[in-house]
Amino acid sequence: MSATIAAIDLGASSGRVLTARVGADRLDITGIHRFPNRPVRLAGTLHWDILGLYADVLDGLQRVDAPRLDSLGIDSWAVDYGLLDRDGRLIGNPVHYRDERTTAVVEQVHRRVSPQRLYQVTGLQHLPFNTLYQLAAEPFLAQAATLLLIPDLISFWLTGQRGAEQTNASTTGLYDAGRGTWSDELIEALSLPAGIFPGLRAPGAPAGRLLPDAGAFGGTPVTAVASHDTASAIAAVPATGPDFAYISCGTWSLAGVETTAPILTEAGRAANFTNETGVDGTIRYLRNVMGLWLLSESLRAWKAEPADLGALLGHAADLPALRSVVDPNDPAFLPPGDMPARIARRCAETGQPVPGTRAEVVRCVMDSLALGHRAAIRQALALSGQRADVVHIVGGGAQNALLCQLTADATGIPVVAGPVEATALGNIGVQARSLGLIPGLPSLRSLVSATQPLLHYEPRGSAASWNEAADRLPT
Ligand code: LFR
Repeated sequence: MSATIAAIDLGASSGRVLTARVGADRLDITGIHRFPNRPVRLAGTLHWDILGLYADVLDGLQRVDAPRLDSLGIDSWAVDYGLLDRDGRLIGNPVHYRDERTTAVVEQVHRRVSPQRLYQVTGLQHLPFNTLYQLAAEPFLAQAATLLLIPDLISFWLTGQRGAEQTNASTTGLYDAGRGTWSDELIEALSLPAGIFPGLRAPGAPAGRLLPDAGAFGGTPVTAVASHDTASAIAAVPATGPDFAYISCGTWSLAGVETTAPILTEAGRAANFTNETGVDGTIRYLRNVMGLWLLSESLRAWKAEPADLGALLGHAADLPALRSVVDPNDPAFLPPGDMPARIARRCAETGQPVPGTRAEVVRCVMDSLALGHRAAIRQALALSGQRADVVHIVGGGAQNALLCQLTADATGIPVVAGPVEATALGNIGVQARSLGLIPGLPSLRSLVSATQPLLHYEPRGSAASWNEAADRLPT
């Protein structure tokens, strides 16, 4: 028995509609339609082009080459949302998490609820863009009847049905990780209108059917997948044993381990570790590392073509290692802007050689990201008491051989890289389980391991140079 399943996967820099044929021992990608995701700055605010993305989704569905779809699921980046009025109309335009509107309100929120209490309830790392801070800066809250996170918003437009998928709800800072419900305590303490938060849906639950105006596949069942892209990506990690760490590497590097229960210690909070909800009650105990954003934003500053990247990485690989490093998680790198200039400034401030050529900047970014991966993986293992005999790198970063090798070198743990489309495959895997084609998470992971191309990187060199480089960064 097999089925044709589609995933709509929206990432911060590109989206895709991907289809696959899935059965107990097959997982074949049969089509991918990709489209860029370009944020729009308008009147001083950075927005998502949400209607453009919706049009691209419809376009992607139009191009699906299959007589019928058995199921469709939607995932995207986390934390961002759209507001609907009482008649279901979009109010305003969803704001990008890299917009700086929350800078002024973080303290205000913490005066109402302490960071310690927020962590006890939600287990969430502090990121200045978490939904609770965005809502504190939201001008349209009073008019809003419903808040829908981005995948739930796209799902609403495709089906007419509203809901809040659980894995993504767990990134809002308003979700009680212990109880698995919206947190009445936090919603009340922050004077948010409780009625705007829709009922929760577990990954794998039905989420309506495609409306006729969604095109040829009207009537197709929509399944609530793990709609937080990182939750889907980690569901598709091709782990074959229990002792693994992972890095979902794309715009962000999400680096950590999987646990069976939240870890809500003060040490974990101090190290800014998060407990995000995954599939089947799993928890992603991880930290956000700034990721390939540092690279893509540098390429944008140089007006470089995507085709230039291969040559630049090749030159960077030939340069001496660890000449200059920066803390990839420096908040100065978060907003859009001139990345090479910001990196140069930090190198100068820490008394290191300032990268002069583009290849030197790329080398600095790769070394710095590997250092960030090392710190996050080491701390995840120490704080969780777990072991890892492999680091799985999934997502677009799995194609970056230099970064994969440096991550193996820096962590001292072998890296298995792939699949590149882990997020879409995790999205599809949860649907396949709902269709009864695969029994659960371990079998999904074995299926991915058996069917998708993977590359192996063994650690080289000694830990000493990485220790020395880490010491150059401010603690
Ligand atoms: C990755 C991701 C991260 C989240 C960030 C912002 O795409 O979903 O998990 O922290 O984007 O939403």
